[in-house]
Amino acid sequence: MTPGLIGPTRKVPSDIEVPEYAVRGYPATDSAENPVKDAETLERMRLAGQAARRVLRAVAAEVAPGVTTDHLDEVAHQASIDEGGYPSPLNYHGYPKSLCTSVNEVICHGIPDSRPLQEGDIVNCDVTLFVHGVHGDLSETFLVGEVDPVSRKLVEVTRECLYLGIDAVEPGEPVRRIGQAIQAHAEANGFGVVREFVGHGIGSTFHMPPNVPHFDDPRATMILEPGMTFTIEPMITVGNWRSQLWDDGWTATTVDLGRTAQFEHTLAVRSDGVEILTVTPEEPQPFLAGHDRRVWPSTLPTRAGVSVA
Ligand code: EYL
Ligand code: CO
Ligand code: CO
Repeated sequence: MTPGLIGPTRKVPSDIEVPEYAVRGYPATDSAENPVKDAETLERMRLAGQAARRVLRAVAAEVAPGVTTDHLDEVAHQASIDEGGYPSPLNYHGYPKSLCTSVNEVICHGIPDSRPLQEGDIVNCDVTLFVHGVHGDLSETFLVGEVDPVSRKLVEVTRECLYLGIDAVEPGEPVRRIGQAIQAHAEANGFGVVREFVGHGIGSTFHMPPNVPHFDDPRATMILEPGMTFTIEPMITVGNWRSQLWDDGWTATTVDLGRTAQFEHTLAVRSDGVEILTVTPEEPQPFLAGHDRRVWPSTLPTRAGVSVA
């Protein structure tokens, strides 16, 4: 992958409520949000998570060979506004776009640009939406047309890593269990786990404690409690898990340029399990008491395979 051209900054209508960093570009350092949310905040986080899922569904429906990642950004931007929300990445630490699009060896934070997707690519699309005063953050990796068997296996195992990580969430247990489950599955399949980027607490703040490492990290000692909300977003590699940055200061790739995939949900710990906040009500909630833990939400449908002239 080489950088393409980055288009102009997109505008958000003035009647959309924006997060506190949106104007200055940097979050306030004095935010002391409680990692445990009350029932009213959890309800707003459900609404934000569901809306973010619909935005990602709109993006997924456009994924196909010949489509530029800038077009996916335009779709995410407009769908976010149509939900009455603000696309959280926009101007977060000065980030220039509304979506992250990470292709092939790009681990995360790829900037949408003029490069058309090519048959055989894999692309992670990462949506975060700020609406009802809180953020909902999720991503999936999509296949662009026919993709080689190793990349297909990578995407499948990464998706399994996310759901095995979610299944490891239990109140009274440390955050560390999540990374233990993910690392065991990735390495059993011969893949690596990125260490540098981790899941995060989320609420009215985009990123806050706890850190949620996707590998077995003894520092992840926080005890999970009902009402905590955070993301799990494993980045799994075919080769070496070490990362480096492009000169743009945002785009992280593998050092060996091997392919990498990522899936993400925003979650809430409950006394009866863990709720996925970034699915719509008709989708399964496998990790709540009494549900079938083998039936996971589906990957969102794309137009991949349909050639764009
Ligand atoms: C912007 C800020 C360096 C995102 C996530 C967009 C990128 C590089 C500084 C984490 C960190 C999304 O949680 C995230 N995705 O799931 N930064 C993010 N940016 C950005
Ligand atoms: Co994300
Ligand atoms: Co995230």
